[in-house]
Amino acid sequence: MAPMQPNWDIFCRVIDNYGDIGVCWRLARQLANEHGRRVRLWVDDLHSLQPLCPETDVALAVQACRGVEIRHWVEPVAVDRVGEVIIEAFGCDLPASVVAGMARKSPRPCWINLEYLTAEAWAEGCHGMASPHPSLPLVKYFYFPGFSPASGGLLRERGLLAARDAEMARLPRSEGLDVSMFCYESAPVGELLDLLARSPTAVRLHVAPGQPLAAVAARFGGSGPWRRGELTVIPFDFLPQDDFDRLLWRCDINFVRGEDSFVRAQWAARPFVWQAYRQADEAHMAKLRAFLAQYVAGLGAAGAAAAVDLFQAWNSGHGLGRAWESFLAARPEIAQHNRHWAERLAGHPDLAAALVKFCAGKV
Ligand code: TRH
Repeated sequence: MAPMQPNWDIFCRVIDNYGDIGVCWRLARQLANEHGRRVRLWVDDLHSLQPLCPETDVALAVQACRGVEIRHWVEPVAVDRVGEVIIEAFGCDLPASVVAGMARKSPRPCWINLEYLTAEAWAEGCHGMASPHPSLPLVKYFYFPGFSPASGGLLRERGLLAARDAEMARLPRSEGLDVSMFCYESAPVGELLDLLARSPTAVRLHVAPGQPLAAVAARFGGSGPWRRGELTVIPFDFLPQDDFDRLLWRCDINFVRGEDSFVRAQWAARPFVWQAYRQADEAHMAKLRAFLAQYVAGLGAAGAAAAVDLFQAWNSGHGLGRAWESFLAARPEIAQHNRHWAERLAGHPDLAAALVKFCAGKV
């Protein structure tokens, strides 16, 4: 049977980095592959998608990949089809021609503004809120991802945790620590490197390209790989999105950032440290505190303090040395807690399934 609302259009404007397209690409694939939707992903910068999905041909205006039709979003957009669901990712401002096409379509499409992830309480209050268009007969709904059942959920593919567990069961035992690092340039990377070099056991630090690798090069000079004391720094090339997930599954501790890698580290259920995307007026610190308040709730006092201190130190640049020591001491407790945390989150509907249901309710 054909699904309700078979045609979906997702519009993504890349602001910077990989988070906007990272979220949209995952969502598009999941809607197509798990929910049988015909999905068109409109992206204004194919060069940002290509590292996540190496099959992408940046020269093509239209191409099919992993069950998704990818369209290079170049204005003006000629409207040949208006989907039953239109997703405006992160308030990216739909093309005027598309909005006009939506107003002409009957029944009207379901218009979703997919928002950024935050654990702040106000987001739950705004989740699902309707915003009527000032002049056209259209309503836009705000859709907030989040960590509680009152939110729009988190992206989680079917079978993800089973695939993770199968991969983890195959991992050979290794001595020392594998740590991955994906962070912004403002993180106190140099200080972390010094701490890791003085570690009592071997540490293999897997460093993402771009800002993380530049921060390491700024400390050590040259282009790596580097060895300092017990530390070996292993730069890696940008990985296709699913391979990046696997790297997080393999590492003992993951430093992640932004939005999408932050969520993937939680599905990896390994100890992790999050650097929030910097916002004006330190708004990201409120985001950080809101997440920590929910996340550490099930941890004992020492584990909770260790996680809070390290997240704060990594984001503020202050107090990393002591926080790192406490985090390492609490690592077994945090590892166990993160398994429970991931299981708890996986008990809620995933974002794609919840969104399909939400949109069906707006017909
Ligand atoms: O790249 P990010 O910092 O992205 C963003 C954007 O800056 C965005 O504008 C901002 O609003 C948002 O953060 C909060 O971090 P993020 O969200 O983790 O996205 C990175 C994506 O890249 C994610 O999908 C994982 C993927 N990735 C790979 O697929 N392979 C890799 O090797 C690496 C390092 C990342």
